[in-house]
Amino acid sequence: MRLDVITIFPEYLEPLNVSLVGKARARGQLDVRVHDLREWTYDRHNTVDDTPYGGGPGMVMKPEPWGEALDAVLDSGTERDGAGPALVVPTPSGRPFTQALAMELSERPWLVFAPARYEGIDRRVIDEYGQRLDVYEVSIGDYVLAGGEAAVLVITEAVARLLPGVLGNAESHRDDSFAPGAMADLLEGPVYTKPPEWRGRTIPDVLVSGHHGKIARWRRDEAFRRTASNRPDLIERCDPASFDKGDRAI
Ligand code: 6GU
Repeated sequence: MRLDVITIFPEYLEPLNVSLVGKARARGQLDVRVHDLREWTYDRHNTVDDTPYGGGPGMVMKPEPWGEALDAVLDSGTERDGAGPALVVPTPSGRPFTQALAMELSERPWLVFAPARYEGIDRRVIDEYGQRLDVYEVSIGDYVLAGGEAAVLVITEAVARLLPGVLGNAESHRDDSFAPGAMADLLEGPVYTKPPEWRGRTIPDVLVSGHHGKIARWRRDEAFRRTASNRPDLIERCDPASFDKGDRAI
C-alpha cells in the first residue's frame, strides 16, 4: 500500500518510522511519502492560510497550495489499479473513524492524507477532488485537535496492522475489540502473563485449568462485564439474539 501525507509539519509524522508502521515500511509492505505543503507556495512567507470569508475567528487553509500539492502527488503514482487513490481528510466534522472504516481503507492501494491546521481547508479543494476520487472526511473522536496530523498517525496505524503480512500472527486481530465475529460489539477483557503471583496478586484459576470451554466462557463474561461498565452504548446497540445464556446471567 502507498501512503502520502501532505502537511505543514512533516516532522510530526516521524513516528511513521517506528514500530509496526516503521517495520512494514522497512519490509516494503508500505510505501510512505511525507510532503511539505509549503513546497507548493511561491510567496516570501510561504503562506498557506488566510482569513475566512464571512468573518469569524481563526484562519482557513488556502486552496492553491493544496491543489498544486495534490496534483503533483496524484500525478506521481501509478497505484491506480482497482479502486485507485483515495483522499483522506482528517477533520472533527468528518464521519467517525471505526474498525469497519479502517478495514475499508486497508483495501485501497493508495491513500493520500490531507491533514489541516487552523480552521480547515477551503471547501472547494474537497469538492474539486471529490469529483475525481473517493474522499473520506474522517474524525477520530468527539474532541478537537489542533490539527489533523495526530489523526493521520492514528488512522495509519489502525490501517497498517490490517494489511496482509504486517502483523506476525494473522489470528491477532480476530479477537480485537470491534472486530466482526463471535465477540462482535464486546470489548476485550483483562489479560495476564507470568509470573503466576505478582505483589501478592494471583491470576484467575480458570486460566490455568486447561479447560478450554470454561476459559472461553470466562473470557466472554469478562468482556461482557467490561463492555457493560465502560461502553453501555455498545450493549444497547447490539442484537439481543447475539447474547447467550451466560450473558443474560450477568
Ligand atoms: Cl481528524 N482532526 C482534528 N483537528 N480534530 C479532531 C479530529 C481530526 N478528530 C477528532 N478531533
